[in-house]
Amino acid sequence: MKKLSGISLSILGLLMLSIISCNRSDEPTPTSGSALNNINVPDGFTFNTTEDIQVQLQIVGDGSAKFERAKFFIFLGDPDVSGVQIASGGVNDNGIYQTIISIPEILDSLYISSNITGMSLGMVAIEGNTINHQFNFSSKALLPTGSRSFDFTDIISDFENGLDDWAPYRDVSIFTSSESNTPLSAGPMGSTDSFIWGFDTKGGIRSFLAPAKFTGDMYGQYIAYHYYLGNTVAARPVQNNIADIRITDGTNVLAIDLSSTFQHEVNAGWQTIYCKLDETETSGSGWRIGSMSTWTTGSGSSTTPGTYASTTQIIQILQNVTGILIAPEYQNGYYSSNGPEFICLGKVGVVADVTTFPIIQQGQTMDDNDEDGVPNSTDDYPDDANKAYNNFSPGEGVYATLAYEDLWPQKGDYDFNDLVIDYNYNVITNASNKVVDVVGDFIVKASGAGFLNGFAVELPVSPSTISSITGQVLSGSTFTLASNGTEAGQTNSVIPLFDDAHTLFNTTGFINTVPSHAYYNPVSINLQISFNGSFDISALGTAPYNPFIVANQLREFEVHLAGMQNTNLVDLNLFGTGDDDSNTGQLKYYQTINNLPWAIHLPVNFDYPIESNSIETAYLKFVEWAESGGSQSPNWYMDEAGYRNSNYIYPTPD
Ligand SMILES: [Ca+2]
Ligand SMILES: [Ca+2]
Ligand SMILES: [Ca+2]
Ligand SMILES: [Ca+2]
Repeated sequence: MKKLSGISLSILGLLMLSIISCNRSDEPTPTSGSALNNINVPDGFTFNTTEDIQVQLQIVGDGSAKFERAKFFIFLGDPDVSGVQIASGGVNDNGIYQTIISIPEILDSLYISSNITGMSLGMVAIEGNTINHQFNFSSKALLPTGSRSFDFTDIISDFENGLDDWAPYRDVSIFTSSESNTPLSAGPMGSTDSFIWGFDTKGGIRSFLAPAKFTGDMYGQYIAYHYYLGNTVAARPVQNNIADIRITDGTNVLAIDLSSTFQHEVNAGWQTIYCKLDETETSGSGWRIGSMSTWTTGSGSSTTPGTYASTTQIIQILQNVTGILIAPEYQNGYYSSNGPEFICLGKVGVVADVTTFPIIQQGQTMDDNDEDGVPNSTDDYPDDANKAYNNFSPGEGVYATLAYEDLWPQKGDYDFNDLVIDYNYNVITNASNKVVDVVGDFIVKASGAGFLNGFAVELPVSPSTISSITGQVLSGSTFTLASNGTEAGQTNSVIPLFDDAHTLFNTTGFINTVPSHAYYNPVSINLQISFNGSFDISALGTAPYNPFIVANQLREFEVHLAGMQNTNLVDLNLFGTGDDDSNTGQLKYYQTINNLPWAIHLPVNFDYPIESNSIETAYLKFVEWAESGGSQSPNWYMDEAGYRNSNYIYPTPD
């Protein structure tokens, strides 16, 4: 209680500071600084801007498929349109990849791709709080003869992850489709053509399917025709012995398919290289598939049908090719009967200098330096057997923000800048998708506070699971650490990051919240948490986990996000005092009687208000969002027209 009165004095002091600050002639004055006190926030609304999504992707093969290398990637949006990666991992023995991710509530779909061509979905709608998809290759192989109906969602392909070292060759500008997202009933040969064409959800990826019945005598053993690029769906005559140069990511094979008797295994992930012949060899402009019968390939032309070309032979053949167009392909045929095949011309690449193109010999085993079972090409840590995959929050290379009011249990001025800290977490998983390390990349942007505030995060796992922590910046005695770097006396792992934001900047007073004051470069802190053994990612939950500030170095004063619980070391007597209306029975934590929070979490790099300007003066849709319980203007924090009054937002220097 002594400390309560002490803090009350401090509050008074800070309020006076705020008033003085407000009256500075060179700063804007809030138009309605206390407007938040009167808003009606529905009970149960905790100002969440993110939601957890359960993801399960399963590959169902027919027993002979080779999916050991299958790795899934989840992006917040189309990676071609700046979507960043959020999660990745490999499939287990049952072909299942499972994870849990936290994403902005405003998203209704995610981009899912795989290194296995043919198992990429593109943009996928979120159903409720789940994304659940089965890639049923088994049923495709058993496609009944004559059937034209087909679920096209599985054959949308994404080449970029399917081929080692391919990225430099990628050229998405080659092909742009304006076709509608509707499979056509007939292929390029017209109504007698029973190839089926498909378009992806963006209309930009084109695939086709050769039903089994058309791969018999009439068309030879293999896809008999393709079409020219450039949005012209031009048929070319049926030809046998089409030459495909193929690379598979299933077993790292590159082979030339020269033969009508080439026997495909059931295998996803074949890639086709379309060779550009010199212009006299093309009937029309653009790229076409090369037919070996018309090539002049020097000494490489005598490759025997039905055999694999050696690297030397491939190079010889390629020497007379002026360029290569690469497109992804998915082959799903039986040994003997030839199943459907899909070729995706939406994401293609060009190799201008074929001599530099990586060639992997048939039969060569995949490179796996650290022998963790994850090949180098999909191993984010190819030289560390303990680590395999990255899982970023809020996404690779981007940051989310935590913004605090520090006067709890008293209300503050709602400028949400008393501590402003950005985070990017990377949960590193091993070959079994189990958590082994967590890396927290923090950027302390502002400390618009008189208080000396510390910051910590609670993870929902026992402290004994943590082996070591590095990167903490602790100068005082606010936190008492156990030998592994977690806070002593806690049931869950509490990881103090720093105990005084001001010390980080080596200064006092408002830091980066008053435009007329000197600007301090944000302070980066890199936290590394290593665990004993490994555990399921679901046990860790999702970022931001349970972050909180310790106000003014008084350990018993914790300020959490609304709805998040205190740790063992809070003074429980503080709940229900001042403006706090926490009610553990109703699981109400850190909210006022009209449900206002002391902290907010934004899934973006948040542009926070100027000192003492209540958030709704800067963010004009904030009140609407809060009063609607999150349903109206859920993107209130974005920089949309009419959403902001930049006069009240701290102008961070470039
Ligand atoms: Ca490896
Ligand atoms: Ca590894
Ligand atoms: Ca404040
Ligand atoms: Ca402030």
